[in-house]
Amino acid sequence: MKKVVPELHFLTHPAHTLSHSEQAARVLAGGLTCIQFRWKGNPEEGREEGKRIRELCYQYGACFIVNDHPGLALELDADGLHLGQTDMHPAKAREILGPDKIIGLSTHTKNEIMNALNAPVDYIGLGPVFPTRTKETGYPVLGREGLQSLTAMASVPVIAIGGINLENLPGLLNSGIRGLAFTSLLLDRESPEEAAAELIQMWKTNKIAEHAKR
Ligand code: TZP
Ligand code: MG
Repeated sequence: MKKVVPELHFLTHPAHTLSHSEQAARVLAGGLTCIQFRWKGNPEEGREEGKRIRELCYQYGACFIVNDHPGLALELDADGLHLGQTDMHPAKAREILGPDKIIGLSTHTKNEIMNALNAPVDYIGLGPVFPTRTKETGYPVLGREGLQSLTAMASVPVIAIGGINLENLPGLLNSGIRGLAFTSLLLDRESPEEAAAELIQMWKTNKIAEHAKR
């Protein structure tokens, strides 16, 4: 089965006034088609919220990715799993989830990318591209140039992450990335629906412009 890695990923925020499923509902209503459930508590406690998001993603025909927890991904029949450098090794997760699920891995350096290319991953997250308040990554920001040079080394799709907003996004196009991942761009606005719609519009417009230049 051909696995398609979505282009625009929304990552739920574990500490927000809206619950994970409320956040998902708002950005799905705005047209986004990929939700990553970033549950940072124990997986049993995340099950009910996970089920709600699973259901919403079915309704909208959106991709549902679970962060950190392979067991929860399996139980909720997620489309994919996203792992960090300190989570379970992707090879082990692949054994649990089988060949058809999308597996993504967060990377931040050349070395991590090289290791990822030897692992059974379908995409890598790469960042932080810009300063972000959402997560203390412990890694320096890559900037546009760092993103481009590291992306050139990757033979799997790259999803750029960290501090990306509507102002700096156009500068990241043409850097070789497949897509982008966001939290605050959508949650910092009063209307996540509007933010999602604007983001999609900008992404599509720029992609069409890039294509026209070829
Ligand atoms: N890792 C680096 S930034 C981030 C993760 C999981 C969350 C998204 O960041 P932002 O800046 O809110 O889009
Ligand atoms: Mg993790």
